[in-house]
Amino acid sequence: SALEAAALPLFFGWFLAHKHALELEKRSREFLKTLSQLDQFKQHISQFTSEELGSQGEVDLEKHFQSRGVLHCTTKFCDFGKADGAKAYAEKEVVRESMGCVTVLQISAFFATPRTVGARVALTEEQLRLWPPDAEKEVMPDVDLPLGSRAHVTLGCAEGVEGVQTGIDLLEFAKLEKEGSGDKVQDLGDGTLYSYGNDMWMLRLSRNVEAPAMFSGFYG
Ligand code: 2AM
Repeated sequence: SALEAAALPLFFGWFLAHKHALELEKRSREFLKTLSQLDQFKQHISQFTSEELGSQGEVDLEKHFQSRGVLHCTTKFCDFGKADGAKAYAEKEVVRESMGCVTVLQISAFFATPRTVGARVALTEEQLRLWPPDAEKEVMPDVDLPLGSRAHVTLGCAEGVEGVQTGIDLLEFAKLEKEGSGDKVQDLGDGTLYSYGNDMWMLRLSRNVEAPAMFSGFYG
């Protein structure tokens, strides 16, 4: 019915508490700043952006990426009911029961590609109950990746790039990890920086950033 359709949100997900969203944005800015000052990054900067460089050969990555609204980790994109499986997801008991519940998201890494910057979320068993079983297969049908491999918080997208890209980029990292590629670049104090072919960078944190977040629907 029209009423049912209207009740389906744009997406379901966990929404970060304001204070923790600010903290994560700060950590993300620090990550981008460190990355932009790194020699190895600067050497391959043309693979990342064609923007004008500063006197030290650096680029302002903060300007390269634009933020996209309130920080969250999408579980199910529903497109107001138009997306596959939207209704079935919304009707799941665990989804109904979890509405308004607060949980702590474990942020285990930051990553950046020419398209997106994001935070990887390591979902707990409990949180995985809200994760759509086909989320990874939908993007990478031929790769066997653990459930939740796509879980992330989008921190910014380059001009003209759509939000959905961040999760796709993260799955590309996961695929490369599975294949055993990725080079350790250096320790950065709060974690270790890895490069995956010069235009994909990931900082694996030595300690997770913990971000309390509330499960809810977003209606736009
Ligand atoms: P994001 O989760 O990477 O930020 C509204 O567009 C939200 O739904 C955004 O948060 C966006 O990406 C996410 N989104 C958009 N299209 C999507 C899709 N096809 N699959 C999964 N998530 C999507």
